[in-house]
Amino acid sequence: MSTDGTTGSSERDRVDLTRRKLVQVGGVGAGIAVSGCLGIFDEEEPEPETPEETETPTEEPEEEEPEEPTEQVAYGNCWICHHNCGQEVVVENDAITYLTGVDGHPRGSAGEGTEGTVCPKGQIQMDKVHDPARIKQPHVRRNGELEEVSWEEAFEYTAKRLEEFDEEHGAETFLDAGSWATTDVFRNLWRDLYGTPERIGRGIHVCAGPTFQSGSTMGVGSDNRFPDYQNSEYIIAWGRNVLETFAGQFEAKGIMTAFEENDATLVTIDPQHTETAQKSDKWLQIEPRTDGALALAMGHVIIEEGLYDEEFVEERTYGFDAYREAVADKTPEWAEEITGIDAEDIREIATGFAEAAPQAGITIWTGTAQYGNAWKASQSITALNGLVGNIDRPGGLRMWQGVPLANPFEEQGVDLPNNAAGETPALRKYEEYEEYPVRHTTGIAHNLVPEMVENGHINGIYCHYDNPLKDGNAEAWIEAIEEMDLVISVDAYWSGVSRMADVVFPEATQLEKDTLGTGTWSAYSEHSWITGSTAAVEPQWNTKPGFDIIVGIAEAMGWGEYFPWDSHEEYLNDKLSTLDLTLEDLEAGGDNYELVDEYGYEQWKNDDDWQFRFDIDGLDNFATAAEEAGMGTAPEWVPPGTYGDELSDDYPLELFDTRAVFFSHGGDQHNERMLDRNARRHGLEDEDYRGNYLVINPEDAAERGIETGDMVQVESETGDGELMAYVSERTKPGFVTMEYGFGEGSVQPDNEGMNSMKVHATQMDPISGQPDRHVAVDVESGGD
Ligand SMILES: Nc1nc2c(c(=O)[nH]1)N[C@H]1C(S)=C(S)[C@@H](COP(=O)(O)OP(=O)(O)OC[C@H]3O[C@@H](n4cnc5c(=O)[nH]c(N)nc54)[C@H](O)[C@@H]3O)O[C@H]1N2
Ligand SMILES: Nc1nc2c(c(=O)[nH]1)N[C@H]1C(S)=C(S)[C@@H](COP(=O)(O)OP(=O)(O)OC[C@H]3O[C@@H](n4cnc5c(=O)[nH]c(N)nc54)[C@H](O)[C@@H]3O)O[C@H]1N2
Ligand code: SF4
Ligand SMILES: [Mo]
Repeated sequence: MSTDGTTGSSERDRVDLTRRKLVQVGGVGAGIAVSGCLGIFDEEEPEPETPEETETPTEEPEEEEPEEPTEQVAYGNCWICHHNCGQEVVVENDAITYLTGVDGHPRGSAGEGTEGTVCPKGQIQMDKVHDPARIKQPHVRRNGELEEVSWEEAFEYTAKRLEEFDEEHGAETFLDAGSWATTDVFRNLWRDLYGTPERIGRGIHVCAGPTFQSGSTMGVGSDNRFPDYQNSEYIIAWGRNVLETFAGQFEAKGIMTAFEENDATLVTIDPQHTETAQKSDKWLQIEPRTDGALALAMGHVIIEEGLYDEEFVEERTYGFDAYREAVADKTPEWAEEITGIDAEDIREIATGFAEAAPQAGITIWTGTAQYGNAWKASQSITALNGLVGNIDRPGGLRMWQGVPLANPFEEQGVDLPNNAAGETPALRKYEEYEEYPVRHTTGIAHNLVPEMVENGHINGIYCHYDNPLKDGNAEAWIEAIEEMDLVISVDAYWSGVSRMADVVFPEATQLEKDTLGTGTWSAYSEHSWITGSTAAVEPQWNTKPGFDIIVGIAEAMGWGEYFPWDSHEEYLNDKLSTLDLTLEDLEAGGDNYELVDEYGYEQWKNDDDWQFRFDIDGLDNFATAAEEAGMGTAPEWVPPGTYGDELSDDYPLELFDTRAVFFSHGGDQHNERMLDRNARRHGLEDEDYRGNYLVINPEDAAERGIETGDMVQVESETGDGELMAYVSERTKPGFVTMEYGFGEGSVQPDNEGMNSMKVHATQMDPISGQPDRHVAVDVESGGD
């Protein structure tokens, strides 16, 4: 790799990528070990075949003689990244003893006849089932303390508090924060029956707002994230660390297939030297938040060289003149100044991408979405697809299809009211929020919730499989949760939210629940598919699946008639009725998925009116929001700092928080095995510390007298925190990172490490409201 801090490229060893043996990749940081396509990162530690904790999972042990041991195979559907990877598990005496993938599974394999796997965080599902650290019993707060109660008491207490809340504050001020739930009926309870319009979820709110919105507004949908990998000849991982985030799963395998079958080129654009960067033909170590400039310059080259798809542009796009004008003066030399990437490299990837098109694709998701000028950046990147005409063509940007499912309420003839119909979300209703352009494009913004609580516009929350304390302005959110009059938590572990809640419902974890998923992107480029599973084991301890919890609350509120199903399985089978299938059918025959319809490419040809939009001036709400924010509707260059932080002498470093292969967001930091693996990955396993690590470049570390293993203070204009340093060339000079989901408010029992969002205030992208997680900080040696 190059260590000059600007551009690097690394040679890829294709043999390493496909063999299953662990290999050491040298050169960067402390030598991160990787296993090619499977993405298992520890050298020393083989995956255990049995869970470490297999304690008796139920509270009341059987008195009788133990029965003959039983062993059976069951299925699961990993819910962690919402990526629906199939799981095959072995159940012995009601305990799960082995977990692996499902061969041929759309999300967990490379297609028919290939092995199925799950990634490290998918494997944690097995640990969770029998983990005694889980919340085992419902709790309600009485006299300031959380007390264990029966389910009946918990439901009755909740119903009483919800009724009082409605009378005192109005149900419309209750926030539904159902996130990763394995059922969707929480929407029916809170919106349709209780009547609140306030809902915060992942998608545009905390995940990648600008990416989702650009895809939707420009005509390709939010699947603008996933090219048709396996048929591609040129793939750009733009602000994505695919080989870690979907380690060994569909995306990683799709890229491997493209290497093997199409001799594809992989380019990674990332300020960090990630696993994906290591495996790339070319790694462009971009100056953070400058992706928009790079994309515009690529567009400039492609037009100048006459490499764009004139026919597609002419016949199927809107606003090309505005785009051509926007890129006219955006030369690679102009972009080099801004991005730190050599003009020659910019020319090379622009022409490489355009020449391979339509068998060329870009994947974007979070890396180009979580900053203040990200809306323009993602628009300018997405525009490149329209320019080269790769849309819904083999190897290009696929318009993936899911399977339409039935509405179980309709199937049962249940006439749900729509009690939120007349309610306007507070963000659009009150003048307090008039200065925020985002109110034109979404109902709520994560970073504004604390302000809404202060204004009395939000007074309570239902928090289901979600931890907002790690998503943005942590300090303000912690105060907001304290301030709220009613906090209902549905969680499997004690987190900052469940510890502060008035009611805590202990949820069964994924393998104890029924699941059903129909995804879109997958190893099957031409098939829609469905995957499902019935619970592999009973809910452990005194826990219940989320579906039963929601129905229990509804019944206590007097709304039982709206939920006529005896079980979640029945509800899901109603959904499947369009396919004449049941969950049991899906699990019959050695796997748990079904390929459904075959669909072709160039689906836009079926709709004469379909156009790819370079300019979104026709969308009034976006046009108004853009105007208020001081931007146009076509791609343009918006420098970093226009909306987000500017670096200064006091805060000269740019902090961005990252995912680690071992943790799903803030959900797994309770897992000692993964904490140990993360420590080992940094060579710090002998330290008595299992928090997150501040990754800092040797240059910046030397200036501050910081060495690996030192505790350091991180400070921004609005907050600070402390964690352990890891000095490495993995990150650029001037750019520091840390894993998120640790520290105050997390699920780690002793809250070790730092909540990265303690240094964050209300920075956000003005159009989507997505938290802007690039924060100006300084780092000092010190601490315990
Ligand atoms: N292990 C693990 N896997 C996950 C998850 C998890 O929590 N843990 N979550 C799942 C979910 S919900 C999602 S949305 C996906 C996300 O999947 P990805 O988008 O692939 O996620 P990240 O690893 O965060 O990749 C973002 C990359 O962007 C880089 N980056 C930061 N700033 C900039 C910038 O300004 N420009 C550019 N070009 N790059 C930048 C970072 O260094 C990082 O490597 O991952 C999924 N998979
Ligand atoms: N700082 C920062 N924040 C981010 C991101 C980032 O890059 N940086 N990425 C964002 C992205 S892309 C996304 S998609 C969101 C996702 O964020 P969330 O939707 O909030 O997901 P998690 O953090 O996994 O949720 C964690 C909570 O779920 C609980 N949990 C774990 N297993 C179960 C279970 O089986 N049942 C129940 N009921 N609860 C369970 C955990 O105990 C924990 O309290 O995070 C976003 N937040
Ligand atoms: S990528 Fe890993 S964590 Fe995500 S759904 Fe698949 S197996 Fe589960
Ligand atoms: Mo996400």
